[in-house]
Amino acid sequence: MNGSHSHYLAEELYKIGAIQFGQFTLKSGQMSPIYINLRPIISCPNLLRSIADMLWEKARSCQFDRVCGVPYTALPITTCLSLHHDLPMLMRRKEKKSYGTKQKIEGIFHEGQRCLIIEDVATTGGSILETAADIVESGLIVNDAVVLIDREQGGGANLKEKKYTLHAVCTLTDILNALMTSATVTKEDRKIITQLLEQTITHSIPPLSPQSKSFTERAAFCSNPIAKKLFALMEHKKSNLALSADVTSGKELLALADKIGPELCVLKTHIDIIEDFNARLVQDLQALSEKHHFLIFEDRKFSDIGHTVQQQYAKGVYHIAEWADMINAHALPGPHMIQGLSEARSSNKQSGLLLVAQMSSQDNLLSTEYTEKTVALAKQFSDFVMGFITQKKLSAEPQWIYMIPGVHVAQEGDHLGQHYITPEQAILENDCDIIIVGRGILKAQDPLAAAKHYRNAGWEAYQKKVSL
Ligand code: 5BU
Repeated sequence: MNGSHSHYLAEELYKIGAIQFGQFTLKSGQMSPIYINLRPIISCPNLLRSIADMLWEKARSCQFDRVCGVPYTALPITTCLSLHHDLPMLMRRKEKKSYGTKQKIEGIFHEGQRCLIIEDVATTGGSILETAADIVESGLIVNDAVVLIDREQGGGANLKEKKYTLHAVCTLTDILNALMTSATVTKEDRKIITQLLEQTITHSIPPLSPQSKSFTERAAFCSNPIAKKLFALMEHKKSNLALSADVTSGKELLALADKIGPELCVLKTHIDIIEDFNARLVQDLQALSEKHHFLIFEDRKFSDIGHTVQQQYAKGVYHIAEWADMINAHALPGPHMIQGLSEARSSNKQSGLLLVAQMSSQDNLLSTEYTEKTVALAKQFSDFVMGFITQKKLSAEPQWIYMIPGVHVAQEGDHLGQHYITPEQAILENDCDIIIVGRGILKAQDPLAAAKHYRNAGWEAYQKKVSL
């Protein structure tokens, strides 16, 4: 949907209390942190008119002869649509009529005419299906339903089973994402929204296959040679631990790589925080990567136009393309940036790209839609993109490698918004492959012992997953 629509809608609905956050008991007796009731819109003519316009944008491409709102909230909305666009309306009686004609659908219509259904909020689609059943029983044809907010709880799929198409102006995720950027939302509500968004992402991810494939099996699906190499290396070395070697001296970096290297599948650098960088440093680091069998991942997070990232990758002081096995980039600038990086690869060196699909920092701006688009983008460059920096597994396709930062066994976060989970949560619950650990190891009293601990925890979780 149009982003300005979701912002306007989210803001207005929140303002009038049509969307509320807290603890609510639903009709079913279940507790819910969100309550959506669009009835107050009938007292806000401007908003009602705008909502009808948004629905019309979706409805106009459907073929129909009549419109019918699902009782009750959609009735005034449908009336508004009908008046604005000269659409003959029908009305479904919710209560059975025990006298007169006993007809369920009121209004003038003929058998075989097509009726479009309008609804305010779709959850499982149950109310739409009930309305559709009465309309069809009265001799009309139903092909489409248009809804303002799709709560993404199976409505679309349930309608599809009956061969109806659900068109949604926006999803609940759109609304929640829009509310996250709204200044009117209270701090408490923002917390609840963050949690809800995290759950939504989990729901949109394909469920774990009954038995997860092993790294060796998945290597066969990779087009990128570094992805294949990494899968093989992990299985051989029995490590899915990446060290985030966030130190500022070259000497310290090399000492760490030598000491912790035997525990790692990947050593991640932020080369631009090194204060005494010189070309020799990366040569020595490469030698250690060969000695201890780990790959070097430069966490550069490219994010610019294709022409600029080419130079940032291959030129400057660091000549990253010459020594990094893996790099990463934000998907934000789109396909031409990936094209640019791909073209700037060194002819002497194989390399792979990871796209940042989700972040561990609290209140980050990466929406579910952004994450999904990032996955779609990766598919366009499957010979170069090897996977994602993410918080959760994102696709059922076995070739992608999921690396998860924000892992710590003892802390929940830092004062700058870093949010931590444990290795078990990262690998088993969130179904990622490689844990990226920085301060959990670097700040430990005995970094080597800590690295061994994370390595065991990560590997045991992986083994448990593939044997499930
Ligand atoms: P920590 O010390 O374990 O918190 O370090 C985490 C590292 O991972 C650090 O180098 C970050 O730049 C990096 N990181 C992250 O923490 N969260 C993210 O979402 C991304 C990268 Br993307």
